[in-house]
Amino acid sequence: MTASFDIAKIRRDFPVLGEKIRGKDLVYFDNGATTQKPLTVIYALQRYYARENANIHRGVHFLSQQATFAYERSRGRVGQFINARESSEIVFVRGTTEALNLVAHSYGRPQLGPDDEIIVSQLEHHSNIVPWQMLCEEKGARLRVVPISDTGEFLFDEYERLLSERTRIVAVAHASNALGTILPVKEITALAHQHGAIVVVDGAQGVPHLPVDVQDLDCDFYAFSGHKLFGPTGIGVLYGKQALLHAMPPYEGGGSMIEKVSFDGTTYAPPPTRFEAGTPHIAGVTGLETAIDYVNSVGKEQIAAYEADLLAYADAALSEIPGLRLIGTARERVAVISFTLGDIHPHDIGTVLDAEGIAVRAGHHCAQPTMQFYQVPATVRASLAFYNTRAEIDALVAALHKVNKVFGG
Ligand code: 7TS
Repeated sequence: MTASFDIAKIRRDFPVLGEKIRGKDLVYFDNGATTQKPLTVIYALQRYYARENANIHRGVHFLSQQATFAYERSRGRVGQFINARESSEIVFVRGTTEALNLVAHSYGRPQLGPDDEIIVSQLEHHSNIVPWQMLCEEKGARLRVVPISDTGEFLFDEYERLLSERTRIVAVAHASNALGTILPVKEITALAHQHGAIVVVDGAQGVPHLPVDVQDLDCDFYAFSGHKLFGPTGIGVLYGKQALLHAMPPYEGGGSMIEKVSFDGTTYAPPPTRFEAGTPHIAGVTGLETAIDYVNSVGKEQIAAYEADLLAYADAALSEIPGLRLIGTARERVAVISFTLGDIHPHDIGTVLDAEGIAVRAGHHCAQPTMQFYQVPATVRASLAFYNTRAEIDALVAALHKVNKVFGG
Protein backbone atom coordinates (compact mmCIF):
# COMPACT_ATOMS: atom_id res chain seq x y z
CA MET A 1 0.00 0.00 0.00
CA THR A 2 1.44 3.36 -0.92
CA ALA A 3 1.42 6.48 1.20
CA SER A 4 -0.52 8.26 -1.55
CA PHE A 5 -3.51 6.00 -0.94
CA ASP A 6 -5.49 8.24 1.39
CA ILE A 7 -8.47 6.09 2.34
CA ALA A 8 -10.15 8.76 4.50
CA LYS A 9 -10.09 11.21 1.61
CA ILE A 10 -11.27 8.57 -0.85
CA ARG A 11 -14.23 7.73 1.37
CA ARG A 12 -15.19 11.38 1.59
CA ASP A 13 -15.36 11.44 -2.21
CA PHE A 14 -18.27 8.93 -2.07
CA PRO A 15 -21.12 10.65 -0.21
CA VAL A 16 -23.28 7.54 0.14
CA LEU A 17 -20.58 5.91 2.29
CA GLY A 18 -21.50 8.38 5.04
CA GLU A 19 -25.12 7.20 5.13
CA LYS A 20 -26.72 5.47 8.10
CA ILE A 21 -28.71 2.37 7.18
CA ARG A 22 -31.12 1.09 9.83
CA GLY A 23 -29.31 3.34 12.30
CA LYS A 24 -25.91 1.80 11.51
CA ASP A 25 -22.99 3.03 9.42
CA LEU A 26 -23.43 1.69 5.90
CA VAL A 27 -20.95 -1.04 5.01
CA TYR A 28 -21.26 -1.41 1.26
CA PHE A 29 -20.03 -4.81 0.11
CA ASP A 30 -22.16 -5.18 -3.03
CA ASN A 31 -19.74 -3.63 -5.47
CA GLY A 32 -19.97 -6.58 -7.84
CA ALA A 33 -23.59 -5.62 -8.45
CA THR A 34 -22.85 -1.92 -8.81
CA THR A 35 -20.32 0.47 -7.35
CA GLN A 36 -20.97 3.77 -5.59
CA LYS A 37 -20.26 7.04 -7.39
CA PRO A 38 -17.74 9.72 -6.46
CA LEU A 39 -18.86 13.36 -6.23
CA THR A 40 -17.00 14.20 -9.43
CA VAL A 41 -19.26 11.81 -11.36
CA ILE A 42 -22.40 13.07 -9.64
CA TYR A 43 -21.43 16.67 -10.43
CA ALA A 44 -20.53 15.82 -14.02
CA LEU A 45 -24.04 14.49 -14.61
CA GLN A 46 -25.56 17.54 -12.94
CA ARG A 47 -23.37 19.93 -14.95
CA TYR A 48 -24.23 18.17 -18.18
CA TYR A 49 -27.97 18.41 -17.65
CA ALA A 50 -27.88 21.86 -16.05
CA ARG A 51 -25.59 23.59 -18.54
CA GLU A 52 -24.57 21.48 -21.51
CA ASN A 53 -27.50 19.29 -22.58
CA ALA A 54 -27.91 18.86 -26.35
CA ASN A 55 -28.09 16.00 -28.84
CA ILE A 56 -24.90 15.01 -30.64
CA HIS A 57 -23.79 14.51 -34.23
CA ARG A 58 -26.60 16.60 -35.69
CA GLY A 59 -26.70 20.19 -34.49
CA VAL A 60 -25.01 23.18 -36.03
CA HIS A 61 -25.57 25.04 -32.78
CA PHE A 62 -22.99 25.58 -30.08
CA LEU A 63 -24.32 23.21 -27.42
CA SER A 64 -24.70 20.36 -29.87
CA GLN A 65 -21.18 20.82 -31.17
CA GLN A 66 -19.85 20.99 -27.64
CA ALA A 67 -21.74 17.83 -26.64
CA THR A 68 -20.43 16.04 -29.74
CA PHE A 69 -16.89 17.09 -28.95
CA ALA A 70 -17.21 15.91 -25.33
CA TYR A 71 -18.76 12.60 -26.41
CA GLU A 72 -15.93 11.85 -28.83
CA ARG A 73 -13.30 13.03 -26.33
CA SER A 74 -14.74 10.50 -23.84
CA ARG A 75 -14.38 7.77 -26.43
CA GLY A 76 -10.72 8.63 -26.66
CA ARG A 77 -10.37 8.57 -22.87
CA VAL A 78 -11.98 5.12 -22.65
CA GLY A 79 -9.65 3.91 -25.42
CA GLN A 80 -6.59 5.14 -23.50
CA PHE A 81 -7.89 3.57 -20.29
CA ILE A 82 -7.79 0.06 -21.77
CA ASN A 83 -4.99 0.88 -24.24
CA ALA A 84 -6.95 0.42 -27.47
CA ARG A 85 -5.00 1.33 -30.61
CA GLU A 86 -7.73 3.64 -31.92
CA SER A 87 -10.65 5.41 -30.27
CA SER A 88 -12.81 4.08 -33.14
CA GLU A 89 -12.41 0.63 -31.56
CA ILE A 90 -14.61 1.81 -28.67
CA VAL A 91 -18.37 1.31 -29.11
CA PHE A 92 -20.69 2.81 -26.51
CA VAL A 93 -23.46 0.44 -25.44
CA ARG A 94 -25.79 0.10 -22.43
CA GLY A 95 -23.56 -2.27 -20.52
CA THR A 96 -21.74 -5.58 -20.61
CA THR A 97 -24.92 -7.47 -21.45
CA GLU A 98 -25.59 -5.41 -24.54
CA ALA A 99 -21.93 -5.57 -25.60
CA LEU A 100 -21.94 -9.37 -25.50
CA ASN A 101 -25.26 -9.57 -27.35
CA LEU A 102 -23.87 -7.21 -29.98
CA VAL A 103 -20.90 -9.51 -30.60
CA ALA A 104 -23.12 -12.60 -30.69
CA HIS A 105 -25.42 -10.89 -33.17
CA SER A 106 -23.08 -8.98 -35.46
CA TYR A 107 -19.98 -11.17 -35.31
CA GLY A 108 -21.47 -14.54 -34.41
CA ARG A 109 -24.49 -14.79 -36.70
CA PRO A 110 -22.67 -14.28 -40.00
CA GLN A 111 -19.66 -16.36 -38.92
CA LEU A 112 -21.15 -19.44 -37.31
CA GLY A 113 -22.46 -22.53 -39.04
CA PRO A 114 -23.72 -25.98 -38.03
CA ASP A 115 -21.28 -27.96 -35.87
CA ASP A 116 -19.12 -24.94 -35.14
CA GLU A 117 -18.27 -24.53 -31.47
CA ILE A 118 -18.20 -21.76 -28.91
CA ILE A 119 -16.23 -22.24 -25.71
CA VAL A 120 -17.20 -20.60 -22.43
CA SER A 121 -16.17 -21.48 -18.86
CA GLN A 122 -18.06 -22.76 -15.85
CA LEU A 123 -17.39 -19.37 -14.22
CA GLU A 124 -19.48 -17.22 -16.53
CA HIS A 125 -22.22 -14.77 -15.64
CA HIS A 126 -25.49 -15.58 -17.42
CA SER A 127 -24.89 -12.70 -19.82
CA ASN A 128 -21.81 -14.50 -21.14
CA ILE A 129 -23.74 -17.76 -21.52
CA VAL A 130 -27.26 -17.05 -22.75
CA PRO A 131 -26.41 -14.98 -25.87
CA TRP A 132 -24.09 -17.81 -27.01
CA GLN A 133 -26.72 -20.46 -26.28
CA MET A 134 -29.23 -18.51 -28.35
CA LEU A 135 -26.72 -18.23 -31.18
CA CYS A 136 -25.90 -21.95 -31.02
CA GLU A 137 -29.57 -22.82 -31.12
CA GLU A 138 -30.14 -20.66 -34.17
CA LYS A 139 -27.09 -21.95 -36.05
CA GLY A 140 -26.95 -25.58 -34.97
CA ALA A 141 -23.63 -24.85 -33.29
CA ARG A 142 -22.42 -26.27 -29.96
CA LEU A 143 -21.50 -24.66 -26.65
CA ARG A 144 -18.55 -26.30 -24.89
CA VAL A 145 -17.74 -25.56 -21.25
CA VAL A 146 -14.31 -25.41 -19.64
CA PRO A 147 -14.63 -26.95 -16.16
CA ILE A 148 -13.11 -25.55 -12.97
CA SER A 149 -11.16 -27.06 -10.08
CA ASP A 150 -12.53 -27.35 -6.53
CA THR A 151 -10.87 -24.06 -5.68
CA GLY A 152 -12.59 -22.35 -8.61
CA GLU A 153 -9.62 -22.20 -11.00
CA PHE A 154 -10.09 -22.29 -14.77
CA LEU A 155 -8.68 -25.65 -15.90
CA PHE A 156 -6.32 -24.70 -18.69
CA ASP A 157 -5.52 -28.30 -19.73
CA GLU A 158 -9.22 -29.00 -20.18
CA TYR A 159 -9.54 -25.84 -22.23
CA GLU A 160 -6.69 -26.99 -24.45
CA ARG A 161 -8.47 -30.32 -24.94
CA LEU A 162 -11.74 -28.61 -25.94
CA LEU A 163 -10.13 -26.38 -28.58
CA SER A 164 -10.28 -27.65 -32.14
CA GLU A 165 -10.62 -26.41 -35.69
CA ARG A 166 -14.37 -26.27 -34.98
CA THR A 167 -13.89 -23.62 -32.28
CA ARG A 168 -14.89 -20.23 -33.65
CA ILE A 169 -15.40 -18.17 -30.49
CA VAL A 170 -13.96 -18.35 -26.97
CA ALA A 171 -15.94 -16.19 -24.52
CA VAL A 172 -14.57 -15.90 -20.99
CA ALA A 173 -14.75 -13.60 -18.00
CA HIS A 174 -11.68 -11.63 -17.00
CA ALA A 175 -12.77 -12.27 -13.42
CA SER A 176 -15.68 -14.31 -12.04
CA ASN A 177 -18.39 -12.23 -10.38
CA ALA A 178 -19.43 -15.11 -8.11
CA LEU A 179 -16.00 -16.30 -6.89
CA GLY A 180 -13.53 -13.59 -7.88
CA THR A 181 -11.29 -16.01 -9.82
CA ILE A 182 -9.06 -14.17 -12.29
CA LEU A 183 -8.86 -16.06 -15.58
CA PRO A 184 -5.60 -16.20 -17.56
CA VAL A 185 -7.14 -14.31 -20.48
CA LYS A 186 -3.84 -13.52 -22.18
CA GLU A 187 -2.88 -17.20 -22.34
CA ILE A 188 -6.45 -18.20 -23.23
CA THR A 189 -6.33 -15.74 -26.13
CA ALA A 190 -2.94 -16.85 -27.44
CA LEU A 191 -4.06 -20.47 -27.58
CA ALA A 192 -7.44 -19.65 -29.16
CA HIS A 193 -5.68 -17.67 -31.89
CA GLN A 194 -3.47 -20.67 -32.67
CA HIS A 195 -6.71 -22.51 -33.46
CA GLY A 196 -8.14 -19.65 -35.52
CA ALA A 197 -10.81 -18.73 -32.94
CA ILE A 198 -11.55 -15.21 -31.74
CA VAL A 199 -11.74 -14.27 -28.06
CA VAL A 200 -14.41 -12.24 -26.30
CA VAL A 201 -13.56 -11.12 -22.78
CA ASP A 202 -16.34 -10.23 -20.35
CA GLY A 203 -14.50 -7.56 -18.39
CA ALA A 204 -17.39 -6.49 -16.12
CA GLN A 205 -15.44 -7.60 -13.04
CA GLY A 206 -11.99 -7.11 -14.56
CA VAL A 207 -11.93 -3.39 -15.25
CA PRO A 208 -12.91 -2.24 -11.72
CA HIS A 209 -10.10 -4.22 -10.11
CA LEU A 210 -7.29 -4.85 -12.59
CA PRO A 211 -5.24 -2.71 -14.97
CA VAL A 212 -6.45 -3.70 -18.46
CA ASP A 213 -4.39 -3.48 -21.64
CA VAL A 214 -6.33 -4.91 -24.58
CA GLN A 215 -3.30 -4.81 -26.87
CA ASP A 216 -1.27 -6.83 -24.41
CA LEU A 217 -4.12 -9.29 -23.86
CA ASP A 218 -4.60 -9.37 -27.65
CA CYS A 219 -8.28 -10.27 -27.15
CA ASP A 220 -10.60 -9.51 -30.06
CA PHE A 221 -13.44 -8.02 -28.00
CA TYR A 222 -13.57 -6.71 -24.43
CA ALA A 223 -16.85 -5.71 -22.74
CA PHE A 224 -17.54 -3.79 -19.54
CA SER A 225 -20.15 -1.72 -17.69
CA GLY A 226 -19.73 1.86 -16.51
CA HIS A 227 -21.81 1.35 -13.38
CA LYS A 228 -19.40 -1.25 -11.99
CA LEU A 229 -16.55 1.21 -12.57
CA PHE A 230 -17.90 4.04 -10.36
CA GLY A 231 -19.77 5.54 -13.33
CA PRO A 232 -23.49 5.82 -14.18
CA THR A 233 -25.85 2.98 -15.04
CA GLY A 234 -26.96 2.57 -18.64
CA ILE A 235 -23.54 3.10 -20.20
CA GLY A 236 -21.02 0.45 -21.13
CA VAL A 237 -18.27 -0.29 -23.57
CA LEU A 238 -17.51 -2.78 -26.27
CA TYR A 239 -13.92 -2.74 -27.44
CA GLY A 240 -13.40 -4.54 -30.73
CA LYS A 241 -10.39 -4.84 -33.01
CA GLN A 242 -10.73 -2.44 -35.92
CA ALA A 243 -10.69 -5.06 -38.69
CA LEU A 244 -13.37 -7.17 -36.99
CA LEU A 245 -15.67 -4.20 -36.35
CA HIS A 246 -15.30 -3.10 -39.98
CA ALA A 247 -16.34 -6.52 -41.26
CA MET A 248 -19.43 -6.72 -39.00
CA PRO A 249 -23.00 -5.81 -40.01
CA PRO A 250 -24.98 -3.40 -37.80
CA TYR A 251 -26.64 -4.47 -34.57
CA GLU A 252 -29.64 -2.13 -34.61
CA GLY A 253 -30.90 0.04 -37.44
CA GLY A 254 -31.93 3.67 -37.10
CA GLY A 255 -30.60 7.18 -37.03
CA SER A 256 -26.89 7.98 -36.77
CA MET A 257 -25.65 4.56 -37.88
CA ILE A 258 -26.15 5.21 -41.59
CA GLU A 259 -24.16 6.75 -44.41
CA LYS A 260 -27.04 7.18 -46.86
CA VAL A 261 -30.67 6.06 -46.74
CA SER A 262 -33.00 5.63 -49.68
CA PHE A 263 -35.78 3.21 -50.51
CA ASP A 264 -33.42 1.60 -53.01
CA GLY A 265 -31.05 0.67 -50.22
CA THR A 266 -29.14 1.98 -47.26
CA THR A 267 -25.42 2.13 -46.61
CA TYR A 268 -23.94 2.13 -43.15
CA ALA A 269 -21.51 4.38 -41.38
CA PRO A 270 -18.11 2.97 -40.43
CA PRO A 271 -17.58 1.73 -36.87
CA PRO A 272 -18.05 2.72 -34.12
CA THR A 273 -21.01 4.82 -35.34
CA ARG A 274 -22.42 1.82 -37.24
CA PHE A 275 -23.15 0.20 -33.88
CA GLU A 276 -24.60 3.26 -32.13
CA ALA A 277 -28.09 3.65 -33.59
CA GLY A 278 -30.28 6.35 -32.08
CA THR A 279 -29.52 8.93 -29.44
CA PRO A 280 -26.94 7.46 -27.08
CA HIS A 281 -26.59 7.96 -23.33
CA ILE A 282 -24.68 11.21 -23.71
CA ALA A 283 -24.75 12.10 -20.02
CA GLY A 284 -23.66 8.57 -19.19
CA VAL A 285 -20.65 8.87 -21.46
CA THR A 286 -19.65 12.09 -19.70
CA GLY A 287 -20.09 10.36 -16.34
CA LEU A 288 -18.04 7.38 -17.47
CA GLU A 289 -15.19 9.62 -18.59
CA THR A 290 -15.26 11.35 -15.21
CA ALA A 291 -15.25 7.99 -13.42
CA ILE A 292 -12.21 6.91 -15.43
CA ASP A 293 -10.45 10.15 -14.53
CA TYR A 294 -11.25 9.43 -10.89
CA VAL A 295 -9.91 5.86 -11.05
CA ASN A 296 -6.77 7.12 -12.80
CA SER A 297 -6.28 9.72 -10.07
CA VAL A 298 -6.39 7.00 -7.40
CA GLY A 299 -4.13 4.81 -9.57
CA LYS A 300 -4.94 1.41 -11.04
CA GLU A 301 -1.82 -0.23 -9.57
CA GLN A 302 -2.55 1.30 -6.15
CA ILE A 303 -6.13 0.04 -6.29
CA ALA A 304 -4.99 -3.50 -7.13
CA ALA A 305 -2.44 -3.49 -4.29
CA TYR A 306 -4.85 -2.05 -1.70
CA GLU A 307 -7.58 -4.52 -2.62
CA ALA A 308 -5.18 -7.50 -2.53
CA ASP A 309 -4.27 -6.52 1.02
CA LEU A 310 -7.93 -6.12 2.00
CA LEU A 311 -8.86 -9.47 0.45
CA ALA A 312 -6.09 -11.32 2.31
CA TYR A 313 -7.29 -9.70 5.56
CA ALA A 314 -10.90 -10.67 4.85
CA ASP A 315 -10.05 -14.27 3.90
CA ALA A 316 -8.10 -14.73 7.14
CA ALA A 317 -10.74 -13.07 9.33
CA LEU A 318 -13.69 -14.95 7.82
CA SER A 319 -11.90 -18.32 8.03
CA GLU A 320 -12.03 -18.00 11.83
CA ILE A 321 -15.84 -18.05 11.89
CA PRO A 322 -17.26 -21.45 12.92
CA GLY A 323 -19.14 -23.13 10.06
CA LEU A 324 -18.01 -20.68 7.40
CA ARG A 325 -17.08 -22.25 4.07
CA LEU A 326 -15.36 -20.08 1.50
CA ILE A 327 -16.65 -20.90 -1.98
CA GLY A 328 -13.88 -20.20 -4.46
CA THR A 329 -10.34 -19.94 -3.16
CA ALA A 330 -8.39 -19.53 -6.39
CA ARG A 331 -4.82 -18.28 -6.02
CA GLU A 332 -5.54 -15.27 -8.22
CA ARG A 333 -8.74 -13.47 -7.22
CA VAL A 334 -10.19 -10.01 -7.37
CA ALA A 335 -11.68 -8.79 -4.10
CA VAL A 336 -14.75 -11.03 -4.04
CA ILE A 337 -15.54 -13.39 -1.15
CA SER A 338 -18.31 -15.94 -1.54
CA PHE A 339 -19.30 -18.16 1.35
CA THR A 340 -21.90 -20.26 3.09
CA LEU A 341 -22.37 -20.53 6.85
CA GLY A 342 -23.40 -23.93 8.18
CA ASP A 343 -26.77 -24.75 6.68
CA ILE A 344 -28.17 -21.26 7.25
CA HIS A 345 -29.87 -20.00 4.13
CA PRO A 346 -27.85 -17.21 2.46
CA HIS A 347 -30.96 -15.01 2.31
CA ASP A 348 -31.34 -15.28 6.10
CA ILE A 349 -27.70 -14.32 6.50
CA GLY A 350 -28.19 -11.39 4.14
CA THR A 351 -31.21 -10.23 6.14
CA VAL A 352 -29.34 -10.27 9.46
CA LEU A 353 -26.40 -8.45 7.86
CA ASP A 354 -28.79 -5.86 6.42
CA ALA A 355 -30.11 -5.15 9.91
CA GLU A 356 -26.48 -4.30 10.80
CA GLY A 357 -26.21 -1.89 7.85
CA ILE A 358 -24.09 -4.33 5.84
CA ALA A 359 -25.01 -4.68 2.15
CA VAL A 360 -24.04 -8.01 0.57
CA ARG A 361 -25.59 -10.05 -2.21
CA ALA A 362 -27.20 -13.36 -1.28
CA GLY A 363 -28.22 -15.56 -4.18
CA HIS A 364 -26.85 -17.25 -7.27
CA HIS A 365 -25.25 -14.04 -8.58
CA CYS A 366 -26.54 -14.74 -12.10
CA ALA A 367 -23.97 -17.54 -12.24
CA GLN A 368 -26.13 -20.61 -11.69
CA PRO A 369 -23.70 -23.03 -13.41
CA THR A 370 -21.00 -21.95 -10.94
CA MET A 371 -23.40 -22.62 -8.05
CA GLN A 372 -24.32 -25.98 -9.60
CA PHE A 373 -20.63 -26.96 -9.61
CA TYR A 374 -20.45 -26.38 -5.84
CA GLN A 375 -23.88 -27.97 -5.36
CA VAL A 376 -25.21 -24.95 -3.50
CA PRO A 377 -28.28 -22.97 -4.55
CA ALA A 378 -26.77 -19.72 -3.40
CA THR A 379 -23.93 -18.06 -1.51
CA VAL A 380 -23.42 -14.85 0.41
CA ARG A 381 -21.08 -12.59 -1.51
CA ALA A 382 -19.07 -9.68 -0.19
CA SER A 383 -17.59 -7.87 -3.19
CA LEU A 384 -15.18 -5.13 -2.22
CA ALA A 385 -13.97 -1.87 -3.71
CA PHE A 386 -10.99 0.34 -2.95
CA TYR A 387 -13.08 2.50 -0.59
CA ASN A 388 -13.72 -0.43 1.77
CA THR A 389 -11.66 -0.85 4.92
CA ARG A 390 -10.40 -3.45 7.40
CA ALA A 391 -12.76 -1.93 9.99
CA GLU A 392 -15.67 -2.81 7.70
CA ILE A 393 -14.40 -6.38 7.40
CA ASP A 394 -14.31 -6.47 11.21
CA ALA A 395 -17.95 -5.30 11.25
CA LEU A 396 -18.86 -8.15 8.87
CA VAL A 397 -17.08 -10.69 11.05
CA ALA A 398 -18.89 -9.44 14.17
CA ALA A 399 -22.22 -9.57 12.36
CA LEU A 400 -21.57 -13.14 11.18
CA HIS A 401 -20.91 -14.22 14.77
CA LYS A 402 -24.31 -12.73 15.50
CA VAL A 403 -25.85 -14.73 12.64
CA ASN A 404 -24.40 -17.89 14.15
CA LYS A 405 -25.92 -16.98 17.50
CA VAL A 406 -29.34 -16.15 16.05
CA PHE A 407 -29.50 -19.42 14.11
CA GLY A 408 -27.90 -21.50 16.85
CA GLY A 409 -24.70 -22.31 14.96
N1 7TS B 1 -20.63 -10.13 -16.64
C1 7TS B 1 -20.23 -10.19 -15.36
C2 7TS B 1 -18.98 -10.93 -15.02
C3 7TS B 1 -20.97 -9.54 -14.38
O1 7TS B 1 -20.56 -9.58 -13.11
C4 7TS B 1 -22.17 -8.85 -14.73
C5 7TS B 1 -23.07 -8.23 -13.70
C6 7TS B 1 -22.52 -8.80 -16.08
C7 7TS B 1 -21.73 -9.46 -17.00
C8 7TS B 1 -23.70 -8.03 -16.56
O2 7TS B 1 -23.46 -6.67 -16.43
P1 7TS B 1 -24.61 -5.60 -16.75
O3 7TS B 1 -24.02 -4.30 -16.31
O4 7TS B 1 -24.85 -5.66 -18.21
O5 7TS B 1 -25.81 -6.02 -15.95
N2 7TS B 1 -22.92 -8.78 -12.42
C9 7TS B 1 -23.71 -8.59 -11.36
C10 7TS B 1 -23.43 -9.13 -10.12
O6 7TS B 1 -22.46 -9.82 -9.87
N3 7TS B 1 -24.40 -8.78 -9.24
O7 7TS B 1 -25.30 -8.05 -9.89
C11 7TS B 1 -24.88 -7.91 -11.20
